[in-house]
Amino acid sequence: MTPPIPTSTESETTAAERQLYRDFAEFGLIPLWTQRADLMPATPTPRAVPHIWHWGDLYPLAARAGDLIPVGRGGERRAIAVSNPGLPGLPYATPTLWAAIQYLGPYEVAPAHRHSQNAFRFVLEGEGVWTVVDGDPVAMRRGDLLLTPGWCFHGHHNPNPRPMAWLDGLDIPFVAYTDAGFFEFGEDGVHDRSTPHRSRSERIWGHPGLRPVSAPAATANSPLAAYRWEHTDAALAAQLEVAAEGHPGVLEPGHAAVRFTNPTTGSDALTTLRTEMHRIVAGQRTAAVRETGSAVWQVFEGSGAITLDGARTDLARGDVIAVPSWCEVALEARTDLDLFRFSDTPVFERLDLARREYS
Ligand code: 1HN
Repeated sequence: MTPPIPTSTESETTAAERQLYRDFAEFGLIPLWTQRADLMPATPTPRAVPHIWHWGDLYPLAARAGDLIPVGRGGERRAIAVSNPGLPGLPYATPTLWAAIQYLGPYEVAPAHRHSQNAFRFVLEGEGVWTVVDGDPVAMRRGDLLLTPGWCFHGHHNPNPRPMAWLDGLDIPFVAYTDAGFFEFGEDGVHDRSTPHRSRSERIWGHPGLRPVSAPAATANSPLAAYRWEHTDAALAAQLEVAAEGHPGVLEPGHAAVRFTNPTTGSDALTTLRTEMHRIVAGQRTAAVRETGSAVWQVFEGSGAITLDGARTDLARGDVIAVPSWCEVALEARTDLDLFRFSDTPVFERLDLARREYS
C-alpha cells in the first residue's frame, strides 16, 4: 500500500498548527490536549519513590557533622535531611514532608528563631536536651514527641556532656510549594537555660480529659508541647490488653495505634501534620493499604519488615521510611514492633482529597 499523499489542505493545516504551537509558547500558553494524561492521571503518579534510610548510616554521619560543623546563627540547626531519590537534589522526604536527623553536641546551643512551618521532634534514643518553646523549657527524652507549632519561637540547648540526636519532622516542602513561609530570628542563643522535668505547657495541658477552664476554646495547633513516652506506651499496651480480653479497640488483630491530638479540638496536634505511634505484635502482619498523601515512618523499637508496592525490606530500630502517595504499605512484626508515623493527611482531609483503599 502506498502512503497517502498529503493534500495541500493538510500540509497547510500542519504548517498552521505548527505556527499555532509556536504562538502559544510565545504568549505563555499551554493547551490542555497535549498534557491531559500528565495533568490528570487515572490514579496518583508520584515522583517520590518508596525509600528507606537506615539509622546505622544516619547516626554516624550526623556525629561526623557534629565534629566538623558548628551550630549557630545562620545555618541555625545541625539538621541533615533525607532526600527522596525521586526528588533529586531536594531536601525532601516526600513532596510535602521534611525529615531530618538533628545532632546537638555537649553544651551546644541552637539559637532561637521562629517560622511559619510546623515542626516536631521525635526522640529515638538519648535524652538531656531541652527545647525552649515560646520561653517554656521542654525536656526531650526517648519516645517523646515534642511540638514546635508554626510561629512559636524555639531554640535548643544541651547542658550535658553527652551528644543527643533526634528526628525532626516539618511541613517545609508544603509551605515552600504554597509560598506561605515567613521566618524570624529570636534571641541569640537560648536565655532560659533552666532544666525542669515538666514544662509549663504539660503542667497546664497534660492531664487526660481535663482542660483549664480559662484557656481559649480552641487553638489551631496543640498547646501541649510534649507527648511523653510513658503515656504513649501505656495507651498502646492498654489497647492490646482490652483487645485480648475480647473487646474491640485496636485497628486490626495485634495492631494498636494512637494519634497525637490537640486537646482543645481533638484534631491532629498540628494543622498540617498527622503524628501517630503504632504497635504491631510479634508475628502479626497489617493489611495492605494505600492512601493519598505521603508519610514517613521511623522504627522506634523491634524488628520486622515493610512491603512497599510489592517490594519487601527488613526493618531495624531507627530506620526511616518514605511512603509516597498511593503506595501500598504492609508491615509485619518479627518481634513486637513500635513505629512512629507522620503524614500530611490533615491537609488532604480538610480539602476532601483523602482516599484510602485496602487491598
Ligand atoms: C528548624 O528550626 C529545626 O528548630 C529543625 O530544630 C529543622 C529545618 C529547616 C528550617 C528550620 C529546629 C529545620 C528548622
